[in-house]
Amino acid sequence: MPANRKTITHFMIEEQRRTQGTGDFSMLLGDIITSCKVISDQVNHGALVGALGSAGSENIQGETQKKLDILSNEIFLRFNEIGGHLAGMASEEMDDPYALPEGAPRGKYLLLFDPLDGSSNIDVNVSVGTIFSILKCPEGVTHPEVEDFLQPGTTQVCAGYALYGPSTMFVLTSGNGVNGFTLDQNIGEFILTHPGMKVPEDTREFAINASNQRFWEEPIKRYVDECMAGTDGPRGENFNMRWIASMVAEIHRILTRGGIFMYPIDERIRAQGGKLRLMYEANPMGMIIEQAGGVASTGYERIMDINPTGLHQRVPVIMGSKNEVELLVSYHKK
Ligand code: AHM
Ligand code: MG
Repeated sequence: MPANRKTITHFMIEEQRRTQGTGDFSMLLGDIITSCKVISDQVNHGALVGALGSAGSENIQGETQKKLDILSNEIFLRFNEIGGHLAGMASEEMDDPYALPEGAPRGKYLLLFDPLDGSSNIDVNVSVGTIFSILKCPEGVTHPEVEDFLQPGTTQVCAGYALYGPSTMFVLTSGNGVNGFTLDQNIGEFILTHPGMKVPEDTREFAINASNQRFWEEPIKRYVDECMAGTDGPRGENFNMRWIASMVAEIHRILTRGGIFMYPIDERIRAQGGKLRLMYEANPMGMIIEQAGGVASTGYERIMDINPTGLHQRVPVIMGSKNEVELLVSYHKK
């Protein structure tokens, strides 16, 4: 390995100096990074370690849990509960906030995570990922309750994801741009490979689960119809379509070459507010996309401005290349 390559540890030390941090935040990130390396190892070994298949249980949203959903959740809890940097944790896979063990040292941050997003892809060996969001715990609170976690996305201190794909990557923002790191399996370190990631403002690629088309609202129907009409339609250009059913892989593609990701509200899921979770998916991905120059909206409002009403609240999600998202938002205003 060339000696001039920057490890994620060096990157964090530089950031800590720049922001004159105490080191608390870097140590918390260090624990999160370790959790993601352990999950990556389990996902990599898959059937060899008996990690595939269903766990035979359901989460609070009534979705069947995979063995790897539960294992990844456990890994996150165990590696982050003892550092002393957190006041509490909340996970897509747990009904209530996780109470740190009595007597465990407590810190000023709250950690929210989706331990393994896109788990329908695990058994078929398609990319999955971990998404996380870090908030400040309200002043004076040592045993946070649900209300303490219900902060709008604009208050996030940091957001990131790990992508378990052909390579394992870790993508991070703490409000000063977006940086991507690739895991060098030989040395067990993430190396800065994608500094200053930017979402191209224009795109000719969209991602949506088109099997829900008959349930969509008018603005989404119009937007997708116009893309599909290609050179014969009002856009005058041909578009490409992708759907991996793995939000992390989808957002990573958009950060790399542009695109628009949509999981809009539709008649089938109207009562539950949407498909994707505000606290574990929409807010952290929204912060990453915005920090990379993109836009993240429900179609009706900026995702990060939403005042959360529930830990497992779901919202419509439209995010990616600025000019396409803004066009689709303008269709919602008509
Ligand atoms: P999960 O957190 O239960 O894995 O669900 C979230 C995933 C996203 O990664 C993906 O964009 C979406 O669900 C796919 O949904 P669908 O199967 O309806 O296409
Ligand atoms: Mg998820």
